[in-house]
Formats: sequence, C-alpha cells, structure tokens
Amino acid sequence: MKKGTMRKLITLVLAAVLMVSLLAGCKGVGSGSKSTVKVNTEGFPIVDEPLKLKIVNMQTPIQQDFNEIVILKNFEEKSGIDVEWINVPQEFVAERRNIMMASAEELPDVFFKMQFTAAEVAKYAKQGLFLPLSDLIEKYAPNVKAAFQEWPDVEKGLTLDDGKIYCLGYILGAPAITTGTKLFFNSEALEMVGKEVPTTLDDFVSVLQAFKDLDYNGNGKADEVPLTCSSYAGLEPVFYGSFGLGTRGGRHGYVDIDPATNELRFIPTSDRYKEVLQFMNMLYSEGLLDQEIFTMDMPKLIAKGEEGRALCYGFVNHSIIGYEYSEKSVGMEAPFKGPYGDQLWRNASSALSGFGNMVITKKNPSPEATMRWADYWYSDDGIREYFMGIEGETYYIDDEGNYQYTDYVMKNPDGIMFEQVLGAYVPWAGGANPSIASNKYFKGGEMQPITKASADKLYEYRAEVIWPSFTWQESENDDMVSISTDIDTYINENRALFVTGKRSFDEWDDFVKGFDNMRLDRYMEIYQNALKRYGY
Ligand SMILES: [Ca+2]
Repeated sequence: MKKGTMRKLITLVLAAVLMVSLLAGCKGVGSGSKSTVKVNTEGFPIVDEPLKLKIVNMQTPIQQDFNEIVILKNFEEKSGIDVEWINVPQEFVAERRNIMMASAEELPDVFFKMQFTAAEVAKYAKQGLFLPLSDLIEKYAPNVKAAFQEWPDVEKGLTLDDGKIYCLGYILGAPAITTGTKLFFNSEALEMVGKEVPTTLDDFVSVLQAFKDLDYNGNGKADEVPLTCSSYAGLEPVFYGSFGLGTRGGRHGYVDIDPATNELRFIPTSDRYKEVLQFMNMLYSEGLLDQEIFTMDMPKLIAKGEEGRALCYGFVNHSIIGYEYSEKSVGMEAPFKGPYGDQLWRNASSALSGFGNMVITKKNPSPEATMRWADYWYSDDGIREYFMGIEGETYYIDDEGNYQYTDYVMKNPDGIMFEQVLGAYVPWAGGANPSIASNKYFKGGEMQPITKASADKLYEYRAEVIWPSFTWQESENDDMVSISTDIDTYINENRALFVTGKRSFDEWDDFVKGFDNMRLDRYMEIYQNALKRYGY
C-alpha cells in the first residue's frame, strides 16, 4: 500500500473513532473522599510533596508506551505528580475495563481514554467505585468549568440522573469536526458547465443535471456519477435542513422539535420527510443520484472518486477521493435553501464525543490533585501540548500565527507516517481524549483547508439548540434498543423502495400505519422523559 493511501486510511480511522458517541442508560449516586495530600490550588507544581498515581490508559498501535510519551513525561516534572501508566492495547479496552472493575481491589487511581459508557459510569458511581467530580471541578478545574460554559450541552450530556458528573469527556471544539457529512463538488466540472456552488435546492438540481450530460473524464462514456456518497443513510440527512427537519442536530436521527408546534416530532412519519423521499426519488429516477447508492460503501466511493467519476459526493472530508481529485473539490457554502425557505445545517452535532474518558476511582490518594492534573488538559497550554507536542520539534508557528506540524512530523525523514511520529510525543491518537480538539491545535483530516472552509460556513447555519446523545434510564434501555431496531429495519427497507420507485407514494399512509405495531408511543415517551431530565 502506498504511503499516502495508508496515511489517508489511518486519518479516516482516526476521524471515525473521533466521531464515535456512546449511548446508554444511567443512574447513580457516589461517595466522596478526603485525602491528606496537600494540594496547591493554583500554579505549578500541583503538589510539593511527591505524589504517585497509577493510571490505566488506552494505547493505539501507533503510540509509544505512555510512560515514554514526551509531553506526559514533561508534565510529571511540572506538576510534581509521578504517573505510572498502565497501557491497555486499543482492541482490549472493553475487556480489560470489565476485568479491572470486577475486582475492585485492583483498581488504578484513574482511567484515562478508557471509554466507559454512560451506563457503566452510572453503575460504578452507584457502587462507589467512581468518585463524583462536580465539587472537585468547582474547586480545582477552572478550565473544565470554562469549557462547560462554552459548551453547555457537554455539561448536560455528562450529568447523570443524580445531577452529578462522574467523568470528563472529549470536547470537539473545532466546528469542522462537528459538521458531519457534507457535499463536495468537482470545481473543474462546475467550471466546465458554467455553474457555481449551489446554495438552493433548485440550483443544486440544475448543477446535477448539467453534470449528467458532462463527459468530465473525456472517455466518451457517460460513466460520471452526478451525485454519490459512501452510503444512502449518510446522504439523506444532508437535505433534512432544506425541508425544516433535524432541528436539534445530527445525533438524533428520527426525532426533533417541530418548530410549528414546539412539540417533539417523529421525523419519518412527517409530511416533510415524505417530501425528502420524493426529492430523493426524483434525483434517482432522473439518473442524478448514483443508481448504486443503496449498495455504496467507503471503498466504492474511494474508487469512483479516484477515477474522476464522482462529480458531487458526500463525506465528512474531501481527502477521501484520492489526491488528484480531492484537491479539485469545493465544499458546500451553505445548506441548500428548500421549497419553504428552510436553510438549516442539520448535520451539526453536539461537541460532546463519547463519555467516560477520565474517571477517578475510590482508590485515588488525592482526587483534588488529580482533578487539577486533569484540568490541565483543558487549558490552552495543556491542549497545545496534548495535540501539537513540542515547539521546534513537532510544531512551529507560521507567519500567519497558525500552529503547524513540522516537516519532521509531516514529511518524516525515515518515511514514518505522521500519526506514528506524533505517537512518541502526544497521546491524542485514537480519540477518547479528556481534552478539547480546538481549531487552533487540532490538525486531523477534517481540518484540511477545503473541508474546513466548507465546515466553517455550514456551522453558521446549525440549529440554535443541539442535543447531545441521550442516556436512557435502566427501565427504558431494553425498550429503546428493541424498538429502535424495529424502526431502523422498517425505515431502511421502505425508504429504499420509495426512492427507487418500487413503492408508490400513494402508499404513504400505509407506510405511516406500519409504525403502529412498533410501540412508537413508548419510544416517544422515553424521549419525552429524556427531554425533561436534560432540561430541554
Ligand atoms: Ca465519461
């Protein structure tokens, strides 16, 4: 495999991991703990007397032993806290987590990047194994507090039933990482048909119509695809905001608030959703939408992209289609204004990614010092070190004042790919970071200029209120899982039939009636409960 391809794949994998969000049930109370360690409430070191912490961490294959990671070693000196890192290979995280929790005697002082689900955090909090952090945050974590003020949905998302927080999460602070799948156009093809990047649904359709007749790659065959994506499920929501759907962001596929009534709305049975499907059906039947859209996957998108056949494609970033054509891409400049004037960017998601990425156990000799240690990774200095490493070695500041990785990282003399070079300096690979991926210091695939330019514009059209992933209560969890499975299956089957014209829209009412057997009322009741709990 070529180095560039490998790097691209790794970037994609990292991006995917980054976007992972966990759903689960929660309930819990916890116990406090008093320690005798003297903690400085500000400045460094955090402790004057040496303090030792045992921290269990996730380690990806491209990372060093965390005991050797440069910025972590440096912080030991600065903080006065000596950490013994216990590396758990990424693929064994869930298994090792369970084993360690089953034997409370073997608990470390902290779990770091170990990705406890909300249900697990709630369970172990209730058992008193994880400490409540709310008071500690109040007294010892000014940077975490500031982050909660900037992203209130993150604080809400982390708060359990008892009103307390038991873990710190990964905050996606750069808009580009939270804008989701968007559309990219081949700028050369746009020029050839004399069109601009469309900003209304009508103009979008006329661009696709022009693409349909264009022999862009000049092989005399009509092998170009006007519009494609790595999956139909990824593509459809791109258009929700043009029809006024998805008013609470991208983490809730089927439910939002109907602005006309201010009531909870089940999207798939709404008239507006019918119009989305009719629109997709029109694209499909006119040959504007990839005829293979229901069997598309990422490798197929890469292939069509690399062959110069994907004239407009949907994905989170433009790097997916190979260097030659990806650099000719230009992203959406706004959501497409729809038939009723709606122009919302639905795919924007909550900044909270994942859940229990930093927890303090009851074994911890100084939760106070530990909270200050954790707070550092939410400070400007801490975030810079966490994501960029060491000035002059892994990064520099360019003439415009931007932070950039050095050639040693990006064009390594030994030919090592950049994430692996970084793996010796910084701990961010693999996601699940109890820190903030910020515009200034996060440089993953979503931050490449073409994608970022589009994302920054779309971000301005995001919903005013964006819900984080919700956690369900113990009594709701089973219902939610089984009802969701039925709903998913039913919708996936039927929308494919509607879009491809195998099912007539005359049968829409029958389709809607089909939900009657799926306990939709219970599904909506659980959602109502969640909204009450979260205060939405
Ligand atoms: Ca052609």
